[in-house]
Amino acid sequence: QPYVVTFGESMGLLTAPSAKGIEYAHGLELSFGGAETNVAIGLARLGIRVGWFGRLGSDPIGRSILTRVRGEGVDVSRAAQDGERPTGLMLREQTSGRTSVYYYRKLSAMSAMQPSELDEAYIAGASMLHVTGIMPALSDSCKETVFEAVRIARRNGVKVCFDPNLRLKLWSLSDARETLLALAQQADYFLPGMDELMLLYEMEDAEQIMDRLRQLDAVSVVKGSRTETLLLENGQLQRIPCFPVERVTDAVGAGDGFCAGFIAGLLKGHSTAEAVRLGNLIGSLVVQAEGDWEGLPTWSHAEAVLLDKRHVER
Ligand code: KDG
Repeated sequence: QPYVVTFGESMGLLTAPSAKGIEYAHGLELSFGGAETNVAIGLARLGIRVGWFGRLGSDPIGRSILTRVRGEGVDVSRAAQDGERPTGLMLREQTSGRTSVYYYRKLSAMSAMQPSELDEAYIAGASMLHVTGIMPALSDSCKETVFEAVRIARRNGVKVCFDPNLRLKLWSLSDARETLLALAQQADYFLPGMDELMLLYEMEDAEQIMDRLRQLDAVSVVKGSRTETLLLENGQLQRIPCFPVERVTDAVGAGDGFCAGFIAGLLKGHSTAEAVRLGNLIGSLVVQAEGDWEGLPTWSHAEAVLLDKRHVER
């Protein structure tokens, strides 16, 4: 039985290998991505028992995702494969320093998920349920499913961790605002970024935003990208410095890496501030590698960096 359960859409990810972009590329590189599978892989690598579920198509991309996520040591026993709908796809390019994403996921297998497919005992057996704000953006039934999963967690004493992961390519800001703030109200840990908070609260001023966060029951962690992460717990604000990064290779997946590190820290019995520090570390390692999840470190790698041990392999 996993300690952490998470669910959401994982998709085939096709990336243009050069700055020529998709339009002029001769071939695209195939991997996969999805915020929740990224977090699950991160947790598994850090030695935390974790389960991920979602719906995939009965197609080669779906089979490859399932095999690879399982190969990372994530429990996929509750994942489903749909015979009719396909696995979603996501195309990504980096041109002139800008990353653009194109989704092909409107009628994906995942978007058809229903609340009745949730396995209550599976969620109830975990210590933590991790959900993101991508799930409710996929379809009405996915939105109902995520709210139902949170209800199941709460009535069974399972902590809820929530990353809003605002994706304005999937829904309007006004729809997102209402739903994501409602989920934040029900979370034990709320892990947004400052840019997301500015949009969700329609505010620019960080002090005012912190006042809004103080009204939530959750421990709020405002993920930092360069300088510091803000931790707001019982009304007390702490500023936890980020780890220095010499060169950002690929920033996508950093937030998911942060979530994995933070949750792993909590489950390993660290203080909330120490868990944030581990989250910061994992985020800083992810941005130094290509891919959304490929750069997620193992526990021994993370520990060596925390203890400042030099790694030389020759
Ligand atoms: O956080 C990284 C994710 O955004 C990426 O892996 C894909 O889940 C994804 C999405 O919906 O954009």
